[in-house]
Amino acid sequence: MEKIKFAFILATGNDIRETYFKPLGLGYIKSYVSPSLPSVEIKIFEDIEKLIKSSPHLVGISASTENFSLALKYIEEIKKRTNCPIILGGVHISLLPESLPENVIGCIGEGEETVKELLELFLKDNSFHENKLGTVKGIAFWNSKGELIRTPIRDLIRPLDKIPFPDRRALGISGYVENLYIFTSRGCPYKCKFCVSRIHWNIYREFSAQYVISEMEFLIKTYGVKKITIFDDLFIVNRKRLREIADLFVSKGLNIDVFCAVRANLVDDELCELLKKMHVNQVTFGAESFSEPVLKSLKDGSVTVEQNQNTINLLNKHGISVNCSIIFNSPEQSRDDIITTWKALFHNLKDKKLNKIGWGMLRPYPGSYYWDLAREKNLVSVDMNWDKFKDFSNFHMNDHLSPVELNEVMDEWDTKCNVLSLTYRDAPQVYSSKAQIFIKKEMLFKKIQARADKDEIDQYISDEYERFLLSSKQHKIILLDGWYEPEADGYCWIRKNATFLIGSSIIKEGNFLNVEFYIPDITNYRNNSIEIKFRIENEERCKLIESGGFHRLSVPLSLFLHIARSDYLNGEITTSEEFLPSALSGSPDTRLLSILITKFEIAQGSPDNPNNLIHLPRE
Ligand code: B12
Ligand code: SF4
Repeated sequence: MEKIKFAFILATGNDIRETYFKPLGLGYIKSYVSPSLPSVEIKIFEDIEKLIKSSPHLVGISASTENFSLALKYIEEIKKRTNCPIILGGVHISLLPESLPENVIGCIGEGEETVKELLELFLKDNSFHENKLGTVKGIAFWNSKGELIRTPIRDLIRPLDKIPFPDRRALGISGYVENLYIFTSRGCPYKCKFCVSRIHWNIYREFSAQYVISEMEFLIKTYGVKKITIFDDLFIVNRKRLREIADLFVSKGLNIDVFCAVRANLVDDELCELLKKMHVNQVTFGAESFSEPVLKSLKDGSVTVEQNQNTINLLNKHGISVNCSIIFNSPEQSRDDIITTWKALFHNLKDKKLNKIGWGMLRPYPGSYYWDLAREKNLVSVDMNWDKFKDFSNFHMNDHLSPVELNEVMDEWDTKCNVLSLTYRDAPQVYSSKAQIFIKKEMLFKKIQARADKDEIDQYISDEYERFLLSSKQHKIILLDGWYEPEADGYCWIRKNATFLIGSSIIKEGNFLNVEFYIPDITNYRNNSIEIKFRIENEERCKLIESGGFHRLSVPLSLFLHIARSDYLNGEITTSEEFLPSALSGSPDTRLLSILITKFEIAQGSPDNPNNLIHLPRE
């Protein structure tokens, strides 16, 4: 008998191809359902064309709010070209069933049991009848009268250990992978106003310590992982289980690095010791704000600024490197609140207590407190264009600052904090394009420098900027975004969209920028196309010399001169499509790797005379 083909797709488009970030929901569903329903073949696709061509009997789509527009496009296409029923699951539809399209079944919340029951129904009837659907818990659908039917909430799976490890292979994760992530729990007992975890998962549940360690061992054995990230909403909440996990980690002699997130009100000496025991040398935490009233509001009064700072201090004391994330642009934040937070970050960065800061602008996700607020302000609706979620400026809800004022204060402080990353090699980083800082924001520096009433930080920044300008005259090339650490053989991978800056002191008549790079496996390009481009192009000199997998590019640096508006010039190397070098396939980074750089040099005299090459070290 022909198997029932159930085709899943993650509506993540092209933006999330990294193995490391693949959401695991569909993998859990497959591993839970498949053993009891051998007559169903579940496949997970990344490409909608391939999915449709596989002639499935049923389709399942997973989407978050950010990607919901894409899910809707997939649905339209599937409806146009097939007759198969569509099931839509994931966090968005779970929190906003009203946005469910017609003739689609929405899976609300946890999917494993619901999918199993739906499949059993489908196997019996070969289709879904409205009256029978009504008996399946945890779903939503529009009935023939045009009413949205929501069936009773489904009981959550307990204990969570009943769910096998997610089928990562079905998600396309294979071969050697350096870094993978796991979940050790579902949900979170807290209720931060901007987060939907509590509503999505309802009650906090955990996998047992034994299960967690077995999954780690499985990943080590199967993929050779060296690092495991625990991606839970809140891993550290149960101290008793954490002790068990740490003890097992030690007794099993696991030799991997572990990353996880912490919460400031739960960090103390014992916690740090337990983390160290399980090889956690770096953590991240949602500091969210260093302004007391804002933090109180965002985190529902469960954390104080003092706890944020103590967390940073304690983790530093125990030699654990700290990343933190901040939320800006919540309605209650005044200019002073924003500056208070940036100042606290600045001092922590300066004292090298923070490794990285990730900051985001608040977006009102369905199910969160801010969704209701945005709805009152007519900024969101159930039939809105969900692509708006890709840009925070669509949701300006700040009561104190206009969008222009907000941008101004953010620009200045982001730049100030970034100076710290640029002026010291081992300085902490703030996530944002460093190339922008010195090119687009130079004006801002000049503004800060020219200020008559400079405060302590303005003065510090002005001095550092001067110092940086001076030292980078000696710098030859500053490599910015998109570079990976050089391999043991000295070769460097660059990924899509690498940017570099060239110090003006080397831009001389007769000097050439020479790049030699190797494209590992041309047959693995998607679309067989690669595009190397320099923003300043010259048709004669700036072209590719192709020989096997090796390419060389030579650009006279004098070309850069005539458009020089500042001391710094930038170029870009982009590939039009990502590809997978076969030798490395399976490594977590391969999906974004573009080119293996074998040389990146300034040549003096003639680009064709290798004896003239001056090697410029990577800065
Ligand atoms: C991995 C992850 C990412 C990855 C990949 C994201 C992606 N879009 O693919 C990265 C790191 C890139 C990322 C980025 C972001 N993320 Co994220 N991320 C997660 C995370 C930690 C895990 C997802 C996961 O694997 N969950 C575990 C599985 C078991 O749960 P699940 O996916 O919900 O699946 C279950 C059910 O929903 C259901 N189900 C799911 N799919 C389907 C499909 C069918 C057919 C059926 C029947 C059932 C079903 O069954 C599953 C098993 O029970 C979640 C938090 C979380 N704990 O879920 C946040 C989360 C999904 N992210 C969130 C957010 C806000 C973001 C960002 C916007 C953050 C930012 N400001 O930049 C970006 C957006 C990027 C983007 N374009 O999507 C929010 C989503 C809110 C929303 N309404 O969409 C979440 C829920 C975090 C939170 N608590 O607020 N994220
Ligand atoms: S932000 Fe973190 S701590 Fe707060 S509710 Fe969400 S998962 Fe829990």
